[in-house]
Amino acid sequence: MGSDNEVNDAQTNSRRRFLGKSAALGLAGAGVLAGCKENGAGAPGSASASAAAAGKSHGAGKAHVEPGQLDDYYLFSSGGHSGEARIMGVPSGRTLRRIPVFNIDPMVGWGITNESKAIMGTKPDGSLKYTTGDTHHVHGSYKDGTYDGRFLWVNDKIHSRLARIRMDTMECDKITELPNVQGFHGIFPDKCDPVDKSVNHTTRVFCGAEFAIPFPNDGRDLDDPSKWGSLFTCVDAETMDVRWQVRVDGNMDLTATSYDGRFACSNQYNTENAADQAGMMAAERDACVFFDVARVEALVKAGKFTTIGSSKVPVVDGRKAVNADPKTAVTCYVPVGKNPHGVNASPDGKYMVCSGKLSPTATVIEVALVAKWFDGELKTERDAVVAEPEIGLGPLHTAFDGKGNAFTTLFLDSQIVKWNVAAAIAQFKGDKTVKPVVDRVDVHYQPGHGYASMGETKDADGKYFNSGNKFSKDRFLPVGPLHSETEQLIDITGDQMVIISDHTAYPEPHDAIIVRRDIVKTRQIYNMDDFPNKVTADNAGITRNGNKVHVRLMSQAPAFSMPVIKVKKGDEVTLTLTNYDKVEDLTHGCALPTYNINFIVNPQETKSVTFKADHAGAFWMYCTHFCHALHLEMRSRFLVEA
Ligand code: RUQ
Ligand code: CUA
Ligand code: CA
Repeated sequence: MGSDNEVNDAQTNSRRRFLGKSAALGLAGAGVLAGCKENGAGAPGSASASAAAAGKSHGAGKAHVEPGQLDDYYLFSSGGHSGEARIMGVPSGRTLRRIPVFNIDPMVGWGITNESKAIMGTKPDGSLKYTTGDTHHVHGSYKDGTYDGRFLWVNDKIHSRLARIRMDTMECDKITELPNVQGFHGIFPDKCDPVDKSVNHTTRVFCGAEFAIPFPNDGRDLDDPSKWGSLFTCVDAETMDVRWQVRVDGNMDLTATSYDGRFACSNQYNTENAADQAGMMAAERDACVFFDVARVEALVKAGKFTTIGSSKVPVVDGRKAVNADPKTAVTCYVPVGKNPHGVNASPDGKYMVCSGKLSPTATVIEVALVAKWFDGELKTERDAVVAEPEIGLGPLHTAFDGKGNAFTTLFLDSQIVKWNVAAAIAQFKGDKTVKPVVDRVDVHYQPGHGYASMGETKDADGKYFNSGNKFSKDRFLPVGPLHSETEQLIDITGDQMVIISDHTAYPEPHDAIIVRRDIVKTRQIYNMDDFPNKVTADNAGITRNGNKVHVRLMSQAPAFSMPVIKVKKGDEVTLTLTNYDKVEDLTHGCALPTYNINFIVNPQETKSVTFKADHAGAFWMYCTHFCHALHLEMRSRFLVEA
C-alpha cells in the first residue's frame, strides 16, 4: 500500500507539474494522463484497501439488493453516442431498460414503425432524416423544486435535437430539432415559470449550444469564423416548440436553472470566441453566462429580435456590447475558472458551482448576487463569486448532498472530492482556519459526471453519489480493445465517502439523475383508445385501394388474427397490429423475413409499418417476443404474389 501511495504521490506531483507547465493539456494530454495512472491506484481492490487503511467502515450502505427485492431509486442515464437513454436501479446497478431515442432499436421497432418514424423525423421519401444521435444529459420535469415524474428530456449533440420521454411509458414522444445551432450539449428544465409566478412546475427547457456556426449556416462565411456565433435556446416543455434564442459572446456547454425560475445559465469555456483549441485556452478566466428569462421574453414580446435565414424563431441579442447596462441586460457574464465544465445548482437554491477544467478550482456563484447585478446593485459581475476553493485537478461536475456539501469529479486526479460550501465561502472571505475539502476517494478511473440521489432537487437526500468513469482499464474482464465503462456507487451518508460497488455500462453514459422510486409511476397496460389507428374486430382484415394495401391485424397469445396474408408484388403495404392481450408484460413481436420489419406491441398497444412488397415469395411473419408456450407457433404466412 505504502509503495502504491508513493507511486500515486509521485504521479500526482508530476501531473501537477505537467499542468503548471503546459497549457496544451487538452484531450491528448488527458489521454496520456489516463495511461500513466495504470500502475498507481489502478490495482483492483485498491479502493477498498485504501478505504480500510483510512479507517473507513464498510457496510454503511449496501449495494447488494437481495434477489426479489427492489431498488430504492431509478437512475435515468444518457447513453452517449449510442443515441439512447437508459434506466438502472440504485443501489444495485441493475440495468432495467434501454429507451431508444435517436437510434434505431429493433427490439421495440424504434425507427422501424410509422409512429416512431413520425417522432424521429423523416425525409420526403419517408426514410429517417437521421439515424444517429449522441445523448449527454437527462433531466426530469419539476414541480415544487423536485421531480414530478412526468417527463425526462435528453439532448442529441450531433444533430442538435431535444427529445422528451414520457415517464409513464418510458417512451420518447417528441423530438425537436433546434435551428441555427450546432453541438447542442447542456439542457435543463426550469423549475417554475419565470414569468407567471403562480406556475410552480416545469414550463421551459433551456439548451446550450457548444459550437459556433455561420448565421445562417448555408455556405457563407466559411473562411471567417469571427463571424460565427452560438445561441442559447428555449423550448416549450409542453408543445416542444422552440420559443426563442439568445445570441451570446463565447460558447455554451452545460446548463442549469435557478430554483426561483428567474435564471437559466451556462458555463462557457470559449469566451475567447476562438476557432482552434489553443485559442480556446488563451484566457485566464472564462465565464458562466446567466440569462434573465423574463427580460428575454419581454424583448420577444416587444418585437426586439431578429431572425436567422428561413427560421422564424426570434433571436434576441445577448452579446456583451448591447447588454452593458445591467438594468436592461438579458445576460450577465460571471467570470469563472479557466475552461469550466459543468454548472450545477445547489439544492438550497442559493448557489451555482462551475468547475474550471484547466483550473484546480470550483467557482461558487451566489444566485441572489447575480440578481443584484441585474438590478444594478452590484459593482461587477465578478462580485457574484463568493468562493473559489482549490479542490484538485481536472474538476468537471459537482453534485450535492443537501447538507451543505459538494462532491466534484476530478478527471485528472481520478478522484471524487467532497468539500463544504460554507467553509469555502468562509475561506474566500479570508478565514484561514477553515479547510473546505472534507474527504477524497479514488475512483477507477477518470470520472466525468457525478450525481447524487435526488441531488438536483430541493429533496437532495445525501445517500448515494454515482461516479461515471470514462476509463475502466483493469476493473473488468477484458472484452477486446474497447473496454466497458465503469460506474461506481459511493455511499455519502457519512463524513467519509465509501465506494460500495462497481458496475459496468455500455459506452458511454454521460450524465444521469437518481430519482426516488415513489416518484416514478409507470402504467402497466396501454389504453387502446389512445391509438387512433387501433385494429378492431370490425375493421380487421385486408383492404385494398389501388396498389395500397392495408393489413389490419390483431394479436392475442399465441396467435395473430390472420393465419394467411396475401398481397401482390409492387403493393405498398401498411401493416397495423393491435395487441389484444391485457395481461401485464404480455408483449408480442412481429418480424417479417427479408422485409426488414421487426417491432413489438405491448398489451393494448397499436403500431404500424409501411413497406413496399417488392419481391415475391412466402414469408413467415413470426412473433419475436416470448409470449406463450406456443410462442414458436405464433406465425402467419405472408404471401407476396409475383
Ligand atoms: S459532458 S463529463 Cu457531455 Cu455532460 Cu461532462
Ligand atoms: Cu407472441 Cu411470442
Ligand atoms: Ca477558455
